[in-house]
Amino acid sequence: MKVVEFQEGESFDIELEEDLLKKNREIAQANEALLKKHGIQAIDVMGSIGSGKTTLIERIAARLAGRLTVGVVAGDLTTTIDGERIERHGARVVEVNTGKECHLDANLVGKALGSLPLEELDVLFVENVGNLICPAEFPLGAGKRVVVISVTEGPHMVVKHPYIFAEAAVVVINKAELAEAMGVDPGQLAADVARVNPGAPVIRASLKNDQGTAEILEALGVAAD
Ligand SMILES: Nc1nc2c(ncn2[C@@H]2O[C@H](COP(=O)(O)OP(=O)(O)OP(=O)(O)O)[C@@H](O)[C@H]2O)c(=O)[nH]1
Ligand SMILES: [Mg+2]
Repeated sequence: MKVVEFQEGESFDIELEEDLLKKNREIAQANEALLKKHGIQAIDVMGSIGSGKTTLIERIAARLAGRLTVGVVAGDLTTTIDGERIERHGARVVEVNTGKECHLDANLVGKALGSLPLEELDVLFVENVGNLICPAEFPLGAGKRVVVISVTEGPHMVVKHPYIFAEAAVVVINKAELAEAMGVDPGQLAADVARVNPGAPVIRASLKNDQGTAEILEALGVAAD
């Protein structure tokens, strides 16, 4: 089949894009320094729409409650639905509405950090807008990325979006209890991840049922006990 491929440098606004990405990297470094100064372990939560990013943060917040103080930046185009869900578990939450943008950027996260009680936080989770494409290019200042997909999105999520998986510290394959009904093989998804990111832990989870939460925390190096 004939394939038309994008070539690096052929876009009209290449300079604009380079400037934007450079500025984003600079602000991300400032965010990272701020989080480090406060001794906060920060983790980006990325993944497809509806894959279970908020559910993961809810499960983690419930598990860590009373032991660590959890902060969350919840990103969505609009609404405070995710932030409200997470807040019920005792986390300190700021919702960021991006309007039309399909990803968070370091500037928005920096503004959100200004609204959080950083001196009280031990861990910070940043839930990006749901998709596997644009968030990959915009570092935010967090140390590690966890990417959440679910079997209900079909068998090709990893091969179609290799870049976001290449930089993941941990990959979660969620809704594992539906794999058979969906005719999706989680083992194949894990093998696809291994091809672009050899050695990255891939955890099968059913987060709705709190299955896999402890393994994910362990893989991220967040104290579970
Ligand atoms: N069957 C099943 N459903 C799940 C599981 N985890 C999450 N869900 C459901 O999937 C839906 C989406 O979950 P969310 O946690 O909101 O997903 P999200 O990735 O935060 O979604 P967006 O922020 O909208 O991109 C909700 O109805 C959850 O209850 C699971 O392990 N199994
Ligand atoms: Mg969400």
